[in-house]
Amino acid sequence: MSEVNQYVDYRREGDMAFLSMCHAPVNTLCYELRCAIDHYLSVAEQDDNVQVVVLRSNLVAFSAGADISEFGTEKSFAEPSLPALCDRIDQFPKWVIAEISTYALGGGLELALAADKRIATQGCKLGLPEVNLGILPGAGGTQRLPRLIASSTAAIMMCDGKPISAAQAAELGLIDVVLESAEHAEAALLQLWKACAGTKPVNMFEQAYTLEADEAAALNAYQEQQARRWYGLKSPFAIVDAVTQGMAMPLGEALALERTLFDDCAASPQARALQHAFFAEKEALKVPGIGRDDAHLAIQEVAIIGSGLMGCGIAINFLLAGIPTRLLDVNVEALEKARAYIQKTLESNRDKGRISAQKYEQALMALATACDYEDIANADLVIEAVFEDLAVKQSVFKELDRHCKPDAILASNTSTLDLNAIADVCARPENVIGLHFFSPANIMKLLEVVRTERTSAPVLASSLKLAKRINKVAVTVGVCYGFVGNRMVAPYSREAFRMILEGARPSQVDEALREFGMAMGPIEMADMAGIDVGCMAALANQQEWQGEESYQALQFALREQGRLGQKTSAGVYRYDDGKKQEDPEVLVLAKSIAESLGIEQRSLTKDEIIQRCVFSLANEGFRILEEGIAQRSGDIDVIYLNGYGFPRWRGGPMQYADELGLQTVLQGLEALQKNLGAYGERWFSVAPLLKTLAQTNRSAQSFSNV
Ligand code: T1G
Repeated sequence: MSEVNQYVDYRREGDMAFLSMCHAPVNTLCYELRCAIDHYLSVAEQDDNVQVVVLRSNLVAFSAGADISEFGTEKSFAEPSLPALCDRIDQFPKWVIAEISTYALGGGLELALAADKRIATQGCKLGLPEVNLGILPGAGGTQRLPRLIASSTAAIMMCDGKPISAAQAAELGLIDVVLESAEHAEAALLQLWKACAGTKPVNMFEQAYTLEADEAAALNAYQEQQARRWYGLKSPFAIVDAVTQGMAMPLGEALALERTLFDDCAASPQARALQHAFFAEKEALKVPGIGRDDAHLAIQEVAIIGSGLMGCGIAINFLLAGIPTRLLDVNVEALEKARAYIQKTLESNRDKGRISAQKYEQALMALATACDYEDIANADLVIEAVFEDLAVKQSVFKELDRHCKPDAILASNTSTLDLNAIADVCARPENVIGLHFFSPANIMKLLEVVRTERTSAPVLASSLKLAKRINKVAVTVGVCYGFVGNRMVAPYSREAFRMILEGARPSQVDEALREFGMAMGPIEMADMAGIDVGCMAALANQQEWQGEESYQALQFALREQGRLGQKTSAGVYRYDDGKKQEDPEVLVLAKSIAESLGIEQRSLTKDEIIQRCVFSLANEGFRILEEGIAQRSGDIDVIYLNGYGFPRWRGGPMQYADELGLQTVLQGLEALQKNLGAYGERWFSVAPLLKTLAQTNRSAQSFSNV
């Protein structure tokens, strides 16, 4: 079978030629598929029997667009390029109809846009998500879409990067016919063809357009609204430029403009970072030695131990996934409070249109409570979310061991503790796993799946499968204090508080990191999480900082004063009527602590603040990689993008280090080690793996424990 047949199945029926793409799993428009489409377009063009060409898929979906893994390689630009293929379809002498199933994304939708007509099955998704990859549609989408639907709607659709439904697309004029199901395609095609048989109409795309005043106004208003969301990004601005400038040009010129803007974005660090994030999230699901077949433990009933804020947030995930969930707590009042909190949260989701009224009812129906361990004996999965104390958690696991059915998965939501020590108290340690949710657990996407030395493959695989069901981004990590996320945040936060002792103002530190792109500054984060929580975590890990007096000195002093953060309306900042204010008293406190520790106060630059925090983060990341606690640097990035508000357009702390160049990071850390005296010696010793990779000109991504 010649190569092209592997990518496209071609058949002619009467005067219709069907080009069915079949490049599994999602018809990415790689070089070989483009060649096959191009080849069969020629076959159809030369066959006088053919009057109309139907471009469709033999797989579940029409196409996921250009092959992202080809970007930057020769194949990505090799002819027929995707823009050239779309131009060919646009100028094809015979009618071309695109038959879209399941989804047409990116270059896949651009192929369909170049066709004369489009039909799509109900429930289908159509979108140009390139902005999520730091680029813009580069095969005519920025010009053909606004020429087909209202230009501001087109621009907003591309800047949002979210797909629309077939019904919405039909309303906008993007889709000509919506099919009840794929079975109706042939009939609809014949009817559509009959309706438009004959000479192809003038190509309406060719001409230039004037952007109507109201369209331009709508676009400006939208752009203003998005300022914060677009912070650090390049491609949404390029999309608006492509639409507003391109619409006033004939198509040929407009496509050239699109190409220029595309190449500029594609060469940017943002694009590299966002594409890294795309693949890193896919890779994170793959754990060596764990196959899809291992995931055979069915999870139809869940129990959560502990009805605090975390327990409730965790429960909501399962209720929204339609999984019956029983909340267990010895305290009946606490259970009633928890039920009220969960109901209120679900109501607000319903009222904000995030869930339907029906889903709201179903979720509430799926909630049950219990005070006795016997009541959760049939649960397939039990997640313990009680007070962060080893002895307390071990006593809960002894109870679970006694009451739960033999193949139940016993999980802990601990965020720092030694899970092996928890598994030790169980007669079935292979069933023990860590499922570390992030607060608020019903909102944060990240789930650290912590594998102990004895966690079995079915328990791990079933937990990873479950994570997808509750819409979480799961990353598998090993056991150490704080696992990956919290272990790395310790040096990041250490530097932030140390620099306040050295003379920086709390707002100065937070502003620097927010300018870097963090969703929240480290000091604000400490106040939100609770100063006492930070102190407890530090005390539980005292051996790490024993003898270094400045470590958490300010937090301990604040705790002494009962300044525990937002929850006491005062932490590092004051919160008058919820409004955050810098508090001169804290600056005085920091100054006196600095004097008592012989720390000379000075002015710090924004660059130093950012470098000390972010380089400490990455340095700890390299330690975690060399210890095998994380499998790949991409896993660490996925954790920081989905759990710690690290800017996605920087790709995560490890991708950021790679983008800067590990040599630069190494030199930066060594300079800090030297310039900060004994403190520098203590805290800025470079992770051996970082040194090795930098000295051998390799990247973090090139290292893997897989
Ligand atoms: N390129 C390369 N690989 C892709 C891919 C793509 N566009 N889309 C999916 N894959 C891989 C994915 O990594 C996984 O691999 C497998 O396919 C199945 O995917 C000129 C330049 C389509 C909704 O942004 O959103 O067109 O892990 O596990 O959950 O304007 O994948 O099995 O090895 O995700 O059902 C624009 C990206 C490209 C769509 C399917 N397109 N993909 O989700 O399966 S840029 C996109 C997705 C472009 C032009 C520009 C999702 C999906 P593996 P999956 P899924």
